[in-house]
Amino acid sequence: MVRPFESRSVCYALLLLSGVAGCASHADSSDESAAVQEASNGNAELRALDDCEPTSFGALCNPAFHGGTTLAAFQAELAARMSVGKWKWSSAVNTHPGSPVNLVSRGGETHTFTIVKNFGGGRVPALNTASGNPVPAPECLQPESATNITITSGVTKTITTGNGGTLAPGHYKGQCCIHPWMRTEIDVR
Ligand SMILES: [Cu+2]
Repeated sequence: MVRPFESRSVCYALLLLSGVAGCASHADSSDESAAVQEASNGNAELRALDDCEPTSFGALCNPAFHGGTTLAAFQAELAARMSVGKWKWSSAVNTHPGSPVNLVSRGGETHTFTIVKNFGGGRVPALNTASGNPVPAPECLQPESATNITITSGVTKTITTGNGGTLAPGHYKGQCCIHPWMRTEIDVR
């Protein structure tokens, strides 16, 4: 479920950072596959991390989040390094077929976890350009699905694995389609 505030945040992210109009399709992509379930405890965990400072990030950042990186500092680091170190996934994840992976937001911004064939850019042209990923990964341009999952601040979502699950045994690349340098991998075997 995407609450109105979160939908607006994504729109503001797109508008503020890229000037892209027409957020409606993204904001409306609230349908979740039955395979994306509410969290349960004890699963392998993949954490989306950021450090947004709510006052300077405004609607992009959960006002209750205690991040310390101002929007100006974020933009300066991005310009200097083509990435921002505190915007990252916790680690790669190994799991066994049948054992789910929890996607856990530990940040204040909205992220996506999107399975891609090849890492690439995302949905925000300005961030694609600034991070040196001018060509979007095609999976990032698709609607919300079991393998293209929006993760708003504070939420946990679960990816199932194994027979009948979202991820069959194999090796997967996952990235954030808002911050394209946020990349990780999941191994199911
Ligand atoms: Cu992100």
